[in-house]
Amino acid sequence: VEDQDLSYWSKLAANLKPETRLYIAGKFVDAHEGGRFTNVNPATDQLIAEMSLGTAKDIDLAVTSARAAYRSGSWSKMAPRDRMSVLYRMADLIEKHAGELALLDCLDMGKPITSLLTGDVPFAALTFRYFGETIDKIEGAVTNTSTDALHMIVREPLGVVGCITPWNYPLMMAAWKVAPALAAGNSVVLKPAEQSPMSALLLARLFTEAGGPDGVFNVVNGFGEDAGRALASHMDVDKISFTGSTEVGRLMMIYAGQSNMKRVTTELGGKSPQIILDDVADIDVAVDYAIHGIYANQGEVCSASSRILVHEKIYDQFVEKFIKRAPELYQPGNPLDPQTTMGPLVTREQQRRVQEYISIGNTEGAKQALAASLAPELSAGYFVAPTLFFDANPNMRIAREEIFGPVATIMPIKSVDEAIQIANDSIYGLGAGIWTSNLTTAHRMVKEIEAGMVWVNCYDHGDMTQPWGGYKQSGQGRDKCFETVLAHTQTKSVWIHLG
Ligand code: TXE
Repeated sequence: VEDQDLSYWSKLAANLKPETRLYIAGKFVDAHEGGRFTNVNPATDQLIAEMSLGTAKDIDLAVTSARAAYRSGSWSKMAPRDRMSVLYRMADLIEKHAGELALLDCLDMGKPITSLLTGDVPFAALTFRYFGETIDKIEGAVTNTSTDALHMIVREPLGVVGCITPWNYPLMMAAWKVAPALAAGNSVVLKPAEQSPMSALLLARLFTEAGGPDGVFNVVNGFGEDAGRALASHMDVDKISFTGSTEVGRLMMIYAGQSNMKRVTTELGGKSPQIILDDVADIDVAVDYAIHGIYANQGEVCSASSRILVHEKIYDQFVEKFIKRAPELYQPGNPLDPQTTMGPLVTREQQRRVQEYISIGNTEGAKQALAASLAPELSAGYFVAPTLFFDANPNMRIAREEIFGPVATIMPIKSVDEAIQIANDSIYGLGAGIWTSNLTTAHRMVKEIEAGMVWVNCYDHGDMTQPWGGYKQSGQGRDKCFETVLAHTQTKSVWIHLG
């Protein structure tokens, strides 16, 4: 599929008959109340499909099915090697269905098809492979007690895990949440974002095809305040694993507190800085990373580097290069065209929200650049052209609030200390980038910066071993990495008296 052209993808899109029902107990089923919601293509504003609208009743049915499967031991007690094989087959099946999965996300949320085929889909497969590999590495311990006792610490699954995912990487986020929960032996109920409900349904079907027992992986589409809330408030869910806005992340903790005190892990918003110092080794490389950091995925990225802090000695040069280079790397276009580098925003509402921030930036007095006018054939979609504000100051709203769109903000800094102070002056602490050729400066900044992920002389690099998550109000708990599979287990202390 990597070599296909626009006409191939357009034909496939025109003939698409997506699954629209819910997936409960290994079967596609209509929503209990029979409701439906419209799923719209953000590139065209055209209807894709009417999806089954899951409500609290469907969540309850899915949780009951997940609990029954968990208790049956069909998955939770399956031999580790067999469970590993299922997740490996799942990864193979994701690769086999790469084209279909990419198309579903492309139509749902507007991401360019090439980004999906080279990023989200292979990363989703890799996620299942990585967490599959962890299964027989989950170990307990025998502690050093006196000779009249044997003390074992045994790791067991939690039970039923609720996963609530966002729309910016629909398939990949589902994989990040579901794979570690399954690897640890739990059953799962996934509530995808209502803006991007399709790929999760295929993912769940592939689990069954890979040999996963019925009821272990359930998907209920529906609205956040209804289905999402019901899942997070459910008395028989042991953990919620959430990625989304900081506002809703806060609600997750409230729902947990108000129900059964389930565990909650959250990966939330950000306003991540990239700091470019005057001793940067190659300014052109830093400019490219700054551009990718904010315009990749239309800027709809939790770790988007939306604050670019540039040392005053290289500031004018950096801004000039940024303005020249950005249009070479990112141009809005039809996301089904493999040449396209930037798609529309996910919804009309998100487009308006981002446009509103652009007017705020102008009112606040930052200088605007880029923001080219869009091609007329894109007018029906929810496109926003890459936009830059420079000569901004750290107190402006555009420099403090998460915009979640292709809007960069560049600010001058005078010193390393000032850069650290501005970087840390945020409720968020997700990512940060540092560009310098001085090892001491780099190490000092790494220690000082309050962020869950710090990149030096690169940005957004990583692999599956990397804990992904934030400090402060960017969330708690981590995705990817071995720690994540352990966070889906609980320890049982077994004390055997030998006296
Ligand atoms: O997120 P929500 P939205 C940020 C970004 C974006 C803003 C709003 O700034 O502009 O959030 O996006 C479910 N109980 N991020 O409104 O609402 C919802 O159905 C239970 C950052 O789309 O947080 C979806 O499945 N669930 C982010 C999920 O929460 C609820 C990615 C995320 O939606 C719920 C997305 C409720 N009361 C947005 N309300 C990141 N960290 O990458 C909503 N949901």
